[in-house]
Amino acid sequence: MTQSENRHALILQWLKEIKLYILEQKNSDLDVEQKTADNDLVTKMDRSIEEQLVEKIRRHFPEDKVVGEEGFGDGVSSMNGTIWFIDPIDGTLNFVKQQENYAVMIAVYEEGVGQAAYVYDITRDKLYSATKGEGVSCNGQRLAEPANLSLREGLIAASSALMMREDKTIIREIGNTSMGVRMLGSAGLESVEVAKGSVVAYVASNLKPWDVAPGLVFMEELGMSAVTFTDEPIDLLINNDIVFSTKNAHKDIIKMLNA
Ligand code: 2AM
Ligand code: CA
Ligand code: CA
Ligand code: CA
Repeated sequence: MTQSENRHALILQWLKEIKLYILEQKNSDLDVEQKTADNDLVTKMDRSIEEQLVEKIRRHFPEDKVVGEEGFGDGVSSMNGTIWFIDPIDGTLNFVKQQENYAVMIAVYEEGVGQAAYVYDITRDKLYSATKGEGVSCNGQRLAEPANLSLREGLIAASSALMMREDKTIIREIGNTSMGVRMLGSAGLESVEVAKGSVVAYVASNLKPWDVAPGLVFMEELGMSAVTFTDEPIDLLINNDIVFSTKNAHKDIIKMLNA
């Protein structure tokens, strides 16, 4: 086994364990707490999953760095070396309010290049994964590259934080140009929607590195577009306003955002 095959096998094992842990614990007291606002929540599951993953990464890969949402990782100021991006539960509000539409996410970058990405939709038991050069798969079955549809020819996904903003009328114009807008509330699962071709774009503001790290690998593997609102490459050391899309929808959306 190569080192990356070994890492892939370990991650699959860890995700399996996390799934069992979530299904076992989800009916227990979640200890829901507010972070920065009354819709910005964290539960003991977010913390515990990140803590478990970080402990395993440190044990097996002591040289690597970890960037995680709940603070068990490292402070990272460059993309040098191997960096793991961890979002223990992406869509915590869905986890608390819907008991579905959330995902466990891991992405691994080496010297700034995405090597592996995992978005695990726990309740549907669908693991979306990519390893560099091998495309994107769902439960091991490779996804086809989506058709290169334009904005007019498809649905888009958007973050509700962005869609509801009074000052960003252009976002609603983009929505109106498309066939319709869908808002799922999980950046990871919305990236998967783009990868599957269910939407032609996912448009979201102020996403954190762990929100976008796996989707960025998926877009790369499928030859799709991943840029900021100003059409720059996404920088995983900062928060970004992002567009994940087909190549044609990318042209349409960037033109509208920067007109
Ligand atoms: P989270 O559930 O891991 O926090 C929709 O809310 C999407 O935006 C989710 O993927 C959510 O990730 C992410 N997000 C990023 N920053 C957020 C914030 N401050 N409040 C709520 N969601 C946020
Ligand atoms: Ca959060
Ligand atoms: Ca997230
Ligand atoms: Ca999270």
